[in-house]
Amino acid sequence: MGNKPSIPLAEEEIVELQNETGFSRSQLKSMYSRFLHLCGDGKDEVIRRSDLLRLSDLKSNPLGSRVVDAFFKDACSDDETMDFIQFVKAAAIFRPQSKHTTESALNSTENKLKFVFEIYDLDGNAAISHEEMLSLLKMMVGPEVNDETLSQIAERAVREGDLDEDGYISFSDFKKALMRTEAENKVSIRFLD
Ligand SMILES: [Ca+2]
Ligand SMILES: [Ca+2]
Repeated sequence: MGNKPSIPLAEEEIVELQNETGFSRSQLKSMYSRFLHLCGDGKDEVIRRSDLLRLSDLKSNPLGSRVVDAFFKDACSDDETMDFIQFVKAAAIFRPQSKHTTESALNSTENKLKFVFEIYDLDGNAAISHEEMLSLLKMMVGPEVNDETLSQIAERAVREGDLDEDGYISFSDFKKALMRTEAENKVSIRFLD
């Protein structure tokens, strides 16, 4: 059991973090314990890519390393380490939304979609190409399905998502395509009722 370690931040910083992320104080405390656990034995309290890649959930996920890349990309602009504040802000993207969620909130639909887009955009040039879609499919299905079939699936996926028909899925294409899907799902549910 034992007491949870207290967060090594000034009171104002904690309040600011609560306001910015929407996490409660007790959630932040739990996250700090989790953070320390992830930090491993390093003397400095930071998480590295390799610390997250060791997590079993991510290890068994074929896109695990892409998820970690996107998580780091959102949290830190240049370096390879994440401190507690950056960790909490990155985690805030995954908070469920409520009807009070604003467009500027960290867990806005825009930020959630951006996170998924970054997983797909392997070279980070803000566009998903046919080659990237193919590499992703290969990561997901493994070698059982032949390349030609995968290439056709990739081509169709890019064509369907590429709303402005320039050959790539930009973030704006991606957003519109996913929102359209979501709207379709809502209509289908209503229809089933
Ligand atoms: Ca790209
Ligand atoms: Ca496009």
